[in-house]
Amino acid sequence: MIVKQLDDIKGTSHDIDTPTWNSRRLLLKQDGMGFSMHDTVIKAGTETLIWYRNHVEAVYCIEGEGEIEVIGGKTYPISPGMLYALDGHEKHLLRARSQLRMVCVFNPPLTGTEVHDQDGVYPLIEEENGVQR
Ligand code: 9YT
Repeated sequence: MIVKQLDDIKGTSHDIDTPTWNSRRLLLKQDGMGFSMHDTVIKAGTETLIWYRNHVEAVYCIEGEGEIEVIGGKTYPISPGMLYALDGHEKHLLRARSQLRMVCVFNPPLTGTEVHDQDGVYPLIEEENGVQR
């Protein structure tokens, strides 16, 4: 069984801070669960372009107010208790009116250090015999 505390992740290489979000990665590929799980803070007043071309992500809001705009589609308000699941790899804009706190689950799981590229994409990191390629 795996037991972790958010406080043990903070400030480590699995605590990724960017200008618009801070992702504390609780469970990762190397934990062998088949998904990764992150406690993510979206900073107040920010907008982030995101496109998980290589992953599906489910996001459950536990704090804050904001919205998600699917590019070429609808805009949905975000508040505590709202879940969205990007089962179609939807490209989207995530806006935080106040600071949002989100529980994020990724499949395939992240390895820990991924950040978005200029298109809002995370790379797909695969390993062969323990070596990343
Ligand atoms: C909700 C969302 O996609 N935020 C960006 C960060 C990402 N969820 C992560 O790496 O935790």
